[in-house]
Amino acid sequence: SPGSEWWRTAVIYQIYPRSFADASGDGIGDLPGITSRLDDLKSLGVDAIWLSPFMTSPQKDAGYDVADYRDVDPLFGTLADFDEMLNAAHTRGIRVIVDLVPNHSSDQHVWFQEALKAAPGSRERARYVFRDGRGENGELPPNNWESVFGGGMWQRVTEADGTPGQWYLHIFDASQPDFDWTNEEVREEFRSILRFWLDRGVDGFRVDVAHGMIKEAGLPDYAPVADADSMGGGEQNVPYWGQDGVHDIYRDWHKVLAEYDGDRALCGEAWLPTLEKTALWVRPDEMHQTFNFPYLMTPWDAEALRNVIRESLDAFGAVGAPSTWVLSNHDVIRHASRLALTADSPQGEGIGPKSAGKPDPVIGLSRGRAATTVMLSLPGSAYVYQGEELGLPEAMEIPDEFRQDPTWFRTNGERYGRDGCRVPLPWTAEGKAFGFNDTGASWLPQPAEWAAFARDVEETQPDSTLSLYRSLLAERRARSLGSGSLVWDDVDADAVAFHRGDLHIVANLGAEPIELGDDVTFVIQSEPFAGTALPPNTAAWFTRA
Ligand code: TEU
Repeated sequence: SPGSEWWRTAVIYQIYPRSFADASGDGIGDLPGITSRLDDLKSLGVDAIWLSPFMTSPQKDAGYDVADYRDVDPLFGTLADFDEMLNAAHTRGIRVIVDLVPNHSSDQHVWFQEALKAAPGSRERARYVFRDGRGENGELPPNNWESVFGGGMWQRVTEADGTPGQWYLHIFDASQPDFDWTNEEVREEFRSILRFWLDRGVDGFRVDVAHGMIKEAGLPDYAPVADADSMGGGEQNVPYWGQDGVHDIYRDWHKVLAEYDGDRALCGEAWLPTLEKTALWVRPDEMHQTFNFPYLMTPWDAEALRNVIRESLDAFGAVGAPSTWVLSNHDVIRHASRLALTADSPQGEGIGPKSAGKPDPVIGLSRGRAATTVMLSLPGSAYVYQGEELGLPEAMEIPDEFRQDPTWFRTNGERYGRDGCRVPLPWTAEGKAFGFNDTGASWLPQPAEWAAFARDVEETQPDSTLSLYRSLLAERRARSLGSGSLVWDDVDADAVAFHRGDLHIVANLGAEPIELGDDVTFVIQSEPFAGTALPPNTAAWFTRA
């Protein structure tokens, strides 16, 4: 049945469970913590929540290394806690999407443990990507691919592991061996895992590394071809990203979801070089949504932002899918910091204490609020990452001994990794660990200045970032901004300007104020200003008399 297609317009709030709310007090957030805070999400006004992984895991990559896809890690609670959270969310009219990690498992998964012990060529090894090495004694890795987290993409099996000699492939950490998705047994297992969670009542899945599941046949060496037109100057024709074979898998899963009701959805995490490629993920019989990373990667530049919005609406529209919009997640620098980075600072990953080009926090927060004011006016579905509704900046001074991102370890501290966007949330200015729990434990230290960002403080301030998000979400809902189209307005070279019915949206990405005219009535300002000239780094929704 067709269902309501709620995902076409939904605002989906990403929960990073280990940093959201900690009911047990062990310093790591958990499912009962989420249940206890659902009313806060209801009052914020989101339609759905997406939970980063909470399945059984040794936590080498914060749960993106799953050892058992059908259970909850004791750190986060139990399956009963999950069911309770799901029911409590549904009771409040909030849908629940869970993270599925199908590209790789943990090395502690029973299949991988069996594979290590089994012989080359065995059924057990065929579930992963084992190959003989190159060189006289196979002492060199099978090809030249490099892990996303740094270092090589192959790990050799040792005597201590099992049957030594062969190498296995891992796009990410060595503790995250890649499945072989050309193997029907792997496909059947994941159909069954999908049904396990669908039967419990989840509304859909965010599919991790959806672009990496199929590798180019023969696993050829990678010879990079730079493509200036693509996202972040990225590369095309990478032999492990965006291979055509992934589409069969999505079509297969689309059918599994359709066995239920029309309201279950798949959202692909696909880092692809262009919007045209990205849109192929959401053809009518494939995924329902995919993240719009070109949008996330867009710098603070009016022309670039106008272009990416236009191209997104065109590319997704051409396949009949909603565009999605996202500014922050658990892998990138929080946008209240990222948007104030200078050209010479690192754009993709965590900002370390030694990094050059540290962002100005005041400018960053203004731009972050303005960027959100634009994002939440756009047609389609938007993602909000926990903490951005408080205007949290990236945590920049995490002491080395606390860092946990495998990137940090695999590059010997050369890349700081993603811990700076994963720090536990401040709920109360006064409480221990800012109310994250009542013991004061916290798996990453919270910056002292976060007291000013605590939810209970922002609750009482009409001009806080939290109040802005609430207003934006309420108006978005009242005006049905999730559906429909937009009409561009020519206001200023440094402006992003369009209208949706009688509602005008303008953002000022330049250095000078932009006069809007004396007939404006403001509906929302990204931060308070007097008069009718839009200051630099702000945005507004308004009507005209
Ligand atoms: O991320 C996939 C991915 O490609 C990212 O690693 C991205 O390239 C990088 O973070 C940009 O800085 C997903 C998850 O979101 C991430 O948390 C996991 O570590 C990764 O998969 C492995 O499961």
